[in-house]
Amino acid sequence: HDVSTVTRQKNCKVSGPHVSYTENEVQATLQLQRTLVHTLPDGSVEARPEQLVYEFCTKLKPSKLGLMLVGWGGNNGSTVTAGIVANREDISWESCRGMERPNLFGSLSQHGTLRLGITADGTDVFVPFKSLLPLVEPKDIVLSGWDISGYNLAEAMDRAQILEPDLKKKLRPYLADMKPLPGIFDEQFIAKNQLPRADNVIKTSDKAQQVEIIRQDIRKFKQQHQLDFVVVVWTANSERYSMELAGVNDTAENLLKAISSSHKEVSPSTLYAVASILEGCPYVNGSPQNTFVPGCIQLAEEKQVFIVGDDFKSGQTKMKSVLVDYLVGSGMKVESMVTYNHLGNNDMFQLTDGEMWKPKSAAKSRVIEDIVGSNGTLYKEDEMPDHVVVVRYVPSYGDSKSDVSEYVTRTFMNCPYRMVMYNNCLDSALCAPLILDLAIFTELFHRVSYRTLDMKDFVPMYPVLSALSFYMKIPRTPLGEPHVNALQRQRACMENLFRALVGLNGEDNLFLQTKFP
Ligand code: NAI
Ligand code: DG6
Repeated sequence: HDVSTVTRQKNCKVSGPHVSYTENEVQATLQLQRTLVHTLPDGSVEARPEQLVYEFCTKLKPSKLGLMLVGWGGNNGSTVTAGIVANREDISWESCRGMERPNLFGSLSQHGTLRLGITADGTDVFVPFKSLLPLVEPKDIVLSGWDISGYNLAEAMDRAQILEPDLKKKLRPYLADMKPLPGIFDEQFIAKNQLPRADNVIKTSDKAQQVEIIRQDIRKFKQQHQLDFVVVVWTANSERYSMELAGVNDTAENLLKAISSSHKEVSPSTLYAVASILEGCPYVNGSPQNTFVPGCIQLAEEKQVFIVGDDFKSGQTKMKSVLVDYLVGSGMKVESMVTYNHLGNNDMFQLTDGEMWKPKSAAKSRVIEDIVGSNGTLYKEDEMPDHVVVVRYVPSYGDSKSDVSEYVTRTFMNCPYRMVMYNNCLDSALCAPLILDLAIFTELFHRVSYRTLDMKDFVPMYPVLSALSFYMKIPRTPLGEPHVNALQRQRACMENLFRALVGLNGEDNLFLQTKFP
């Protein structure tokens, strides 16, 4: 019985009555079932399947994509840039292990596969995501961005102390000409320990002018490189929370007014987001602060521009969203999780400031809520495991992040099941492929439109782009959609969305024909 997989298909086309391809687009009609649940007067629940019909239309030609990073000269910014350039130029380098070749491991868009189906003789067939729908090639992405530090990208790469010396030497000629644009700086929103770095800042403190300068930067970048589409990703330091105030940032109109009067509670990140949205460019918030105040979300909805948030889910939190899912999903009761991170990069240095740490602490702590909430046989309402999140700044560790965690779980007859885990990886090596994917998948979803039976015209997807929750610690979802943190559910969403766009039902792993021959 052959169970080998086929994973290298370059192109994969779906046939059948529900899908049609033209030179420019693929159209698919999909009948989906959702299960609607009602609570009956006696307290029992009733589940009723409901049929939904969607038509999807996806343009097949990827845009010429520009990626602008806020915090371009940081560890993430310089590492993702170095990775893209090294792959584009096919730069090999010598390390203590011998000659190494560039790759983009860790990226779902480049190395992720999904199960397409089964051959007649019972072989599972897996194909890369990018064989189902064409994606922008990383080598074709044009990079730019802002940073409050004026280091060019070669200097920034050196400062990050991440890549091997031989690779840095070979990359230097490409990166030295890349110079971040001056950034919006407001010392109310960043730790004091970052002040010495801020030598490349927009000169005016007038917030409306700051937005205008960022808008001009985006327009110039688009024009200079003849780009069809630009995605902006915040990978600058975590800010403190901004206060959410009625009349200031509660509606789009009030937020724009607050910007005109340079209200002190409008953060730099919200200014970048507003500028991006006004330029029609999606904005991804890779940090935990509340950039997307209600007024900013409303602006994105009004302008029909994607926003994705919040805070990249890259290491320890990702692991938690797998491990707790496994334990609770197997009917075991996680009693406590005590988790430590220590690292010594600049972002961790900035997080030593209590106000900056608050949003990060909240983001790292919330990741298991939906998983625990899914099992009322183990947990009472509002009961949660003890969950301790500690991070420490240890300068000599640099970007190398160590994660030491202890999980205590109760299994059969209350027997304790104790797990101690140690992970170590460069923080930026975990994050760089996420940034790449976020840009590439956001571009894809921009090419998608849909309609349901009661709609005349095709319209774009909803601006709060929850389809990319896989990448986020606290996923932003449209009103009425639950927050899903469990990593496998998030990945299943990506897979099934890809399948839906080409007219294939969601993966069910049933193998009915062999179980019920
Ligand atoms: P970093 O400190 O090396 O880089 C951040 C850069 O942003 C710095 O170069 C800084 O000068 C710049 N910056 C700060 N405020 C700015 C502003 N207002 N405008 C323009 N530039 C500004 O930090 P790193 O390690 O690259 O992380 C970046 C962000 O990604 C942090 O907020 C971090 O919390 C977040 N993150 C990182 C993860 C990872 O695995 N590396 C995972 C989750 C989130
Ligand atoms: C503090 O832990 C440093 C941060 O930059 C984290 O590395 C980042 O938020 C990733 O967090 P996690 O929990 O996914 O490892």
